[in-house]
Amino acid sequence: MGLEYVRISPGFERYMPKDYVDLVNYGPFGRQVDVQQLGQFKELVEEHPMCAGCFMAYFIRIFYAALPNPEDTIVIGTAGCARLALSQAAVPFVYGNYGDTNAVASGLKRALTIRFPDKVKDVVVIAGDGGLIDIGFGMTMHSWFRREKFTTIMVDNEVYGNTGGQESGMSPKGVQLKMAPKGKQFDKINAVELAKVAGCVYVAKLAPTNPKRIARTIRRAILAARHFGPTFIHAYTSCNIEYSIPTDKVLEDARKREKQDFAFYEWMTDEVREYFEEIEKQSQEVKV
Ligand SMILES: Cc1ncc(C[n+]2csc(CCOP(=O)(O)OP(=O)(O)O)c2C)c(N)n1
Ligand code: SF4
Repeated sequence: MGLEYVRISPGFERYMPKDYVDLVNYGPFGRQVDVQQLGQFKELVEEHPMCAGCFMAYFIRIFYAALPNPEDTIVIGTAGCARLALSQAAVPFVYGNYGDTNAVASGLKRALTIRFPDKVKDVVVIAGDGGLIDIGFGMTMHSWFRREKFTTIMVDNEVYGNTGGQESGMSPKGVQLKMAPKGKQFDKINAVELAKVAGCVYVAKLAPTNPKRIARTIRRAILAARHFGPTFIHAYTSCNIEYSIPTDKVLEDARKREKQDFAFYEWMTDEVREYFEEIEKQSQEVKV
């Protein structure tokens, strides 16, 4: 944690990978970067094979810049589009079997707590709507019922994007997709309310229109999970391919959805609220 922890011992700089050296000297290792300065510092993820203009990829870029403690964070992902970028980042990544992410994260977080009792290790799951709310539903719920202390971020593109366009429980009612030509027959699942009922201590919903607010939400979710219990972010991250959104219209689409059903929403327990009030008074740790 902190610069001392990641600083390279004198004389070793020339033997370390260039990317690591740059992350210490010009990136987020050991310091908090400002997401509004994206492109002006060395980033944790720089290249990935996600589709050009994909808003999920943009959200993931902000996610890495927002991490409060990237040197001690482990990201869990699974099959689905997000892992294409998550697996390219300079943060340890565990590929959970599809549907199992939250069980893997539960075990990992517990093991890290035993193995490193004096250190903070943040565990974050990032997976699609199919992975978390359809096929992984049971694992997701049970990690919340059991009050496991890690953050779950659902990158909701309202479709199974990586396998070519099957409908998910998060697809809006009535929508027609390549592999769901009859149209979705039931409503989009209310993941936010499920998270609250199941025991999450911090829950947020957003469309990626405001990088500063996304970063603040991610930090808050991670800090609340560190101290209190499970946290959940439901992020709308459109799929240009399956929803035929032209690349130059993704922001416009996100703004439209923000007005419709993805208005920024944040909920937390009283205990978590008091904690944020206290630390925000003392420092800028969760403010951007
Ligand atoms: C156990 C298992 N079942 C099914 C699959 C096939 N599979 C891979 S990705 C995927 C859908 C991904 O959809 P989602 O989780 O919504 O993520 P997206 O690709 O849309 O980001 C499926 C069904 C798999 N890899 N493993
Ligand atoms: S298929 Fe959709 S969600 Fe997946 S990388 Fe392409 S645009 Fe993004």
